[in-house]
Amino acid sequence: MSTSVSPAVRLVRGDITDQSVDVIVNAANSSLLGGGGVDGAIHRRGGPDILAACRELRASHHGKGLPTGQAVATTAGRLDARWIVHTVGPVFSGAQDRSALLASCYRASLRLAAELGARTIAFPAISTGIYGWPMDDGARIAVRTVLAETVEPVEEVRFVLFDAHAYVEFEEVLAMR
Ligand code: AR6
Repeated sequence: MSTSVSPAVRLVRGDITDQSVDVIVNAANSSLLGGGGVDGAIHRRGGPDILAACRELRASHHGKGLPTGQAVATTAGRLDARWIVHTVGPVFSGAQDRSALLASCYRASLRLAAELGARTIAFPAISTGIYGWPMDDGARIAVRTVLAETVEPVEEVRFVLFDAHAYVEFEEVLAMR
């Protein structure tokens, strides 16, 4: 199921590893060495070249781990994409407002994709799984940041939502803009 919402932003319900785009964004963790959720799916289907590239990045630049809110690019391995952009979302906290870090994930990923020359980019709903961010707020931050930030040559930003709840929350935010 997919719906065109605007020329620039599309919502798709499904698995991000099925997407054919220039950049697939991974909701990674600071170690860059894999995990569950989107991260697990990307490494499983993308094959070992992605992990090898992540290990190289750790060795050359990010020995202490990639800070929350930042983004790096690797090969997409066997996935139907040119690059994976790995970004580290914040763990949700009821006591501390970490929204700026979540917005930074979308902004940094988009800027990196643009630098690479990507025209199409697919995002998952960063931090809304294992990291516990409420879907309605995660959707609001995602959509607003992307609409404020979309840069040449990126033509299409696709949010790939795994379940019906996520899809509905993103749809509502897009309808309100
Ligand atoms: N395609 C699209 N969306 C998905 C997929 C998929 N294949 N799988 C899950 N989702 P999560 P986070 C949705 O947990 O919250 C990892 O262990 C999911 O339903 O993947 O940022 C990392 O290594 C949810 O809405 O990422 C980190 O340690 C959203 O994607 C940690 O999890 C994000 O869920 C990151 O947690």
